[in-house]
Amino acid sequence: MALADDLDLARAEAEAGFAAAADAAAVETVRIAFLGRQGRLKALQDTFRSAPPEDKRVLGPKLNASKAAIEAALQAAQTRVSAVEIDAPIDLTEPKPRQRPGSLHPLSVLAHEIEDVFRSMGFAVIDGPHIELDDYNFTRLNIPENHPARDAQDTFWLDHPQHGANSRLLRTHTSSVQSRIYQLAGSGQLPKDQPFRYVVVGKVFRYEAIDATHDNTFTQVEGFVVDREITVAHLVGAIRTMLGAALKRDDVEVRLRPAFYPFVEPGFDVDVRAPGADPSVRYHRWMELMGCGLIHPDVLAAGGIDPTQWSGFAFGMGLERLAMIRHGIADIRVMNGADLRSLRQFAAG
Ligand code: FA5
Repeated sequence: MALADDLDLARAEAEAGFAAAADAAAVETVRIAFLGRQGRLKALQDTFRSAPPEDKRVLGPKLNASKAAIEAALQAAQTRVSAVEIDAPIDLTEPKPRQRPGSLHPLSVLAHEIEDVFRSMGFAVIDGPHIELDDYNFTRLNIPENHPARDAQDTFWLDHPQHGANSRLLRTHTSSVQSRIYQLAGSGQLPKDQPFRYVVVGKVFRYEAIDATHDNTFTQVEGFVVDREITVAHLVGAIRTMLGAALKRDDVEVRLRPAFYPFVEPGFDVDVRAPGADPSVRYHRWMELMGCGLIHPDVLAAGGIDPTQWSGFAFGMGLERLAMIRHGIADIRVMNGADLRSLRQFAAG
């Protein structure tokens, strides 16, 4: 029976081949030659299939035994070469891969510092939902449907705006949290007849053309105080204290100029500028940092707060822009980009 001899020969050659293989690649070459889909064993199995039945009775067990022996030789060879690889000499002088400690994002560092400044002035730190109702984001802030001020904050809608005050959207500013707090205060869900001070640090979203100072997702810091006889002097004092603590440089100029926001009266913008004449660096010219003003009486009234008894101030600041001028970052996209090489330069804590 020629097949019996061929099986013996294949087994002997395979065992010799595996025994001689010096590394994993050589073992693999022998495996493919004998056990692969087009290998020697496959060809012998095909021959077996066409053998007469009386031969098959003898050849069957021989075929199985040969296959088992070749597989055992493969296994032994694999174990041997992997042990060789582990036994390879260890270079004790090779430097260890460097471990980098994690660090806080520059925006988180700033946010924590600003929260601490406001806590020290008696503010509570809160946030509200990112998915907001039109009512809180616009209508209660004196921005009714079809008001042109809506155009200044292009919005990601989750419902069609035709649902009116109940349409859901991604909040365009943290002023939506003002609406919610005034409603809670006006409906007696906050301590009655008490002044309050809140600061919000949170993400906001706008359908925005992106450039060096505009992103579609950014962070606002909103501060608001409701008390008796609040004036612009209180507002300016709070902003001065915040910027004094957060800017960490004393060459930044700050200016207040009149501006229109439907939910404050009077309203202002605060601009900042740092020395330098590089036209690609936006804050070498005046750059808007925040809007602010005295809370419009209609906004307090919309929440059920009596504007003849209570007054307040509010501001909303772009945290990325503050980080830009603090750290000297020319482009806002660095902040929400994932390039760790940039972010590590400003890491702290
Ligand atoms: C507002 O969002 C008002 N809610 C601010 C406010 C609050 C006014 C309370 C009065 C009282 P404005 O759209 O200007 O206003 O945005 C405020 C700040 O957010 C800007 O000064 C700027 O620093 C930042 N900002 C606005 N749009 C972007 C943007 N696309 N990318 C990055 N920062 C932005």
